[in-house]
Amino acid sequence: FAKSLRTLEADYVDYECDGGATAAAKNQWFFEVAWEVANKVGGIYTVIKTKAATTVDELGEQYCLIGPYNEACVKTEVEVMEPYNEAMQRSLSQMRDHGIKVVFGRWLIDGYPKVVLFDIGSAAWKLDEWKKQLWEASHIGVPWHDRESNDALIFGYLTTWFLSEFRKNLPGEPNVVAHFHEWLAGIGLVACRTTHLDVSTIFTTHATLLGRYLCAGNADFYNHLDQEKLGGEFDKDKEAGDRGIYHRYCIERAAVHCAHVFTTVSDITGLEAEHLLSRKPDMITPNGLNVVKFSALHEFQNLHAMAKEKIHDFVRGHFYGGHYDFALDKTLYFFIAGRYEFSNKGADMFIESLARLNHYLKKAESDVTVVAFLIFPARTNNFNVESLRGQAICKQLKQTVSSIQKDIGHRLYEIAMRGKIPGGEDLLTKEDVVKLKRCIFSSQRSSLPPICTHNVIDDSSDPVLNNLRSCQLFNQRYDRVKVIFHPEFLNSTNPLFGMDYDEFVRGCHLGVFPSYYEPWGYTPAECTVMGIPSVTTNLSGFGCFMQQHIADPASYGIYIVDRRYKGPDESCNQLAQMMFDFSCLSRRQRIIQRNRTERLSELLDWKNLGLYYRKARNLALHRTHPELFREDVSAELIMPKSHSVPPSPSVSRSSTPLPSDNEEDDEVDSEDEREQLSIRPLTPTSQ
Ligand code: U2F
Ligand code: UDP
Ligand code: G6P
Repeated sequence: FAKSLRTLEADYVDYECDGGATAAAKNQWFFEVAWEVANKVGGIYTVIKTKAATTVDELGEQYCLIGPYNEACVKTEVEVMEPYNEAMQRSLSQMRDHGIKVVFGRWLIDGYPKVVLFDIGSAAWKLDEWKKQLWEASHIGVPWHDRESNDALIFGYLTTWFLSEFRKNLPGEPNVVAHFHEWLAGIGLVACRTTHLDVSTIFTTHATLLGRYLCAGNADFYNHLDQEKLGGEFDKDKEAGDRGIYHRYCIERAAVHCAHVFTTVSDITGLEAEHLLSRKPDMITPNGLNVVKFSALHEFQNLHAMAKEKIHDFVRGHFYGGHYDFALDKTLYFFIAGRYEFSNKGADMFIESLARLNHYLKKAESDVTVVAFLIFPARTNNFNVESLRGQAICKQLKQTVSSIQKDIGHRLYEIAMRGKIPGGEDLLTKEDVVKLKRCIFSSQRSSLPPICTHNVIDDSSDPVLNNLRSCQLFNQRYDRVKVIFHPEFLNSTNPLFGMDYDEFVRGCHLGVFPSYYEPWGYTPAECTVMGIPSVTTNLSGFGCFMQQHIADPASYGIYIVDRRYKGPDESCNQLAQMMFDFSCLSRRQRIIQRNRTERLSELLDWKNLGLYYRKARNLALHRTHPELFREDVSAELIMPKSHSVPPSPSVSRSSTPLPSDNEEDDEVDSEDEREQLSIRPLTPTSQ
């Protein structure tokens, strides 16, 4: 796979992957423009920040990011300095002469990229003039009360102004490429084109405005996208108008249509754009990760075991008082996490499928317990007493046992030193028994272990709590599926878990992300690079990407639920069955599966996915200057089917991890063990 990637990239090596030397020699300059440059708002920040190192490797000093000036972020994340490049220096001082506050510096992240940051407020006096310009050029009117759009407008015109000065200040015949992300940066692109600036432009959308609004409003989104299907297509202008976002929608649409190259982060968002913005993307620029951040070499299995111990500690405390009657060795941890968009993130489907899984496990008389965590930030009044009490009781018992243990050791030593064999009361004294009884009695409880760790402010209308209630998932003793809603993101100062999100993910067995609206979805991608299998859907960008690039995703621990061509009930059954099958795997099978999952990291590394950004830049240059730049011919990256799955059709379904031909793949070797592994797990339907 790595070899095929290298061959694929060979085409570009002499072109750009040389720290920017060729680009510099050819007088080529590359800018990336986004509202989230050195300004943490949402997902685009993650995209740009994780990609920077790879882009700087390729483009070196020819690359620069443009964003808004956010004082708090700049103070902690940016090393402010004066530019040494003459064209840059001159352009900035020309703008400063007009009273514009603009900062140049280096963003303190991997890659140490150059940044130009504009103080939006310092150009507020130009707002009306630029509004008029935009209106005359495009007939888009931005209302005075929409602060975000006004800021976007100022940011856009400042960017264009800067690019125009910079270009003029460069010697010779430069080629400038500017890559704009999302509608908030889009006006810059529109202004570049309407002022006929010689800049090759790229526009990337990470989610369409209308798509997000429509899905959040529970529209039958994908069926309406396609005109042929029921209901007909959305009346886009009306839908945008009804939601008060018509002008924003127009800005997004104008940027899409003005761009020389238009890209989306996934095929599914491409489809959305084709219907809602009326342009099919020229190409897909999928989101990657800075895999080095997560890479733990061969250690990752040990890290899993260590992190899992911490989750065990939490579970002991949570189920104290007689409810801790299941074997932790046979307990699996599943989780869902993300922004609290209940149905977009598929939390509804997760809960329903957990209820079905509970039923399957009971019917199969399984000795496996599944503890499912739901991590979504909601409004709370802090942790609830019951959850904190459980952990406190657990801690106290641990301390008591440890002090008794010390006393016993001391006594044993004394007795043995006197040449006697210790026994009975020498070991556990009456006082010790009393101490232990006191601890045990004080840990009695009359209530069930809580389904939520916090006091949720909107308890009675909270969608997770209400769905857990209606599915009767209450952590009863007889339930094989236990649930815990943690309505806050995790961090290492958390009094219940004492671990941050990354560590928590490592300790779990399966991430479950059955999203309905998910342009990309970083959560399953992060699981993958940590070697944790996950469930995703064919409506998420990540899921579609995996389906497209891996011959058999399930064999690598990427389980894809069909939410596109199946009804919700069928999809729930599919998810429940997947989780059930997973719970039937033996420990060895899980270890093998994790090894396979982790191998996919390479596919998600910006080092490889950066290729698509390169292709987009090449295409933009080709479209603007066909005489100077040849068109790209490129192949797709395809990950072969896991070679550890035997080709015979007689073996179990491919989602069952099977022994590998590759010794480093698993910790299993003997024939017997191989035999054991190929046994297909029992499914409720097969019993
Ligand atoms: C799209 O994502 P968005 O930008 O719309 O998503 P946001 O919720 O705005 O941002 C998520 C990011 O914010 C971080 C989190 C993510 O990196 O780690 N974050 C946080 O640090 N603390 C919080 O309390 C809440 C969030 C799209 F919808 C996704 O599918 C794509 O993956 C993304 C990138 O293309 O764009
Ligand atoms: N996340 C986090 N802490 C948590 C749970 C989630 O930081 O306790 C992060 C997670 O690492 C991921 C992001 O939230 O990067 C969710 O991003 P995703 O692309 O899945 O969805 P988005 O929120 O961008 O729509
Ligand atoms: C890792 C560790 C093993 C441990 C296993 C538990 O592979 O290296 O020592 O036994 O995790 O796996 P499980 O899937 O049961 O959590």
